[in-house]
Amino acid sequence: MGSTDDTVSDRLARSALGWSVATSARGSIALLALGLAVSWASTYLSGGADGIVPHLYYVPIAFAAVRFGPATAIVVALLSGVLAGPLTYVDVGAGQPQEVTRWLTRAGFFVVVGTAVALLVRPSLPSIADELRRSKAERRLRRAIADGEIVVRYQPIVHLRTGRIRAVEALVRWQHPVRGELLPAAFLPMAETSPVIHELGAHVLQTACSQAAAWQRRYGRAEAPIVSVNTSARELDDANLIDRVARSLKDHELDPSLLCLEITESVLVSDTQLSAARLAALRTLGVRLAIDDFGTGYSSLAIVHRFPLDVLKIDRGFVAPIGADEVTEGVLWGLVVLAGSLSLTTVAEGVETEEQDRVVASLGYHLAQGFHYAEPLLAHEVDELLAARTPLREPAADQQPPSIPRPGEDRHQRR
Ligand code: G
Ligand code: MN
Repeated sequence: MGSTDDTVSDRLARSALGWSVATSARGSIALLALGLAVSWASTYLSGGADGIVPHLYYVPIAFAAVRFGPATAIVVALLSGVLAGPLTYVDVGAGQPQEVTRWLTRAGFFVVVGTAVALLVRPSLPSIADELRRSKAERRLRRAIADGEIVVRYQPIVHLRTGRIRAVEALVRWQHPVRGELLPAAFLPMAETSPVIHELGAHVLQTACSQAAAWQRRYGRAEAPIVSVNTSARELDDANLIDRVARSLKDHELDPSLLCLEITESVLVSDTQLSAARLAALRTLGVRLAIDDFGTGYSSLAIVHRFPLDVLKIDRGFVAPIGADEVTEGVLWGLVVLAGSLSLTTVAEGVETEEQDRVVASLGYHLAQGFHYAEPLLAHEVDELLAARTPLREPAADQQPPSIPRPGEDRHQRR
């Protein structure tokens, strides 16, 4: 029992507050009217304004204070003052009216208490309402996981030389029964601040590993696509992550080299020491590690050097301006050189056009991902492409020499 002691009152307060916050303005006004009517009737029926019963008016006053704030609390307090004053006999049986000073004093108390409650509760109200909304969304998300509404799509990552699918990125979606399929942006920000992120992360990891293992069984270790899973800052912060990954690999008998964990650059920058230790531990499991959205996190090249990485995913921000400005290709090329010097596999993200595809291929990128090749697909759709060995781009004839500036060449000469 001990551990639930504190949660009973907690839960009571929360549900009362939750209920008051969740009631619509119209419903709240109806409740206020009802509260006043009940208070008046009870006072009347109990014989008059002399007893303890007029204290009932504090209920609608406090509710008005919590739900609407000081102004409404004062209005309700004044109404209560009048209802419990000139409109209530001191002795109903004798039909005797109250003394003015008595009911004015009581009305004064109503106003002071109503205002005080409103002012006390006001500052914390938005945060409580926020928390209540969040915990509701959290419960909803937890249920969605349990009910199988959280699905994983897989976006092909194409080998630029062969045009074949070399890897897939696991991307979580919520197939919401009412709102349709939701992108992570619609529900992840809320989850990031709550423990449910761990359940969501674990679910995605489990699903992705199970799918990766199915492909491994079907196509063999060498041909099966690598499955890449996004790892949030919160998950990397969690010491259990390593155990969780190890367990997933073991449970599904998945070859570790078929699993890649993507970590965004900004995470590495924010806590370099811890991240380096975590990544090293993950690396000993044999999984691959990728830096996601590289180039957006303001990391220095020295930082990249310090992590045990396998893959550099170049942010789509560098790919989008291809063809529109001249510096872009130079930067993309510089990134390839950097990655090459660290023996990293390069992935160009967000390839949407033929031209972008051509440029990143000619710059020597190993892999590319983007709507130009495929959108995030359902597992069975990827499976059809794999089974048919469908190339998602023309295989490169023979590697053309890259049409890129050499170090030292002044890029202004190219104009
Ligand atoms: O940050 P990360 O690289 O993990 O983001 C992957 C997201 O990028 C997915 O939600 C995916 O739908 C989206 N995405 C994939 N390919 C493209 C593309 O070619 N263009 C754009 N704008 N977004 C893409
Ligand atoms: Mn990613």
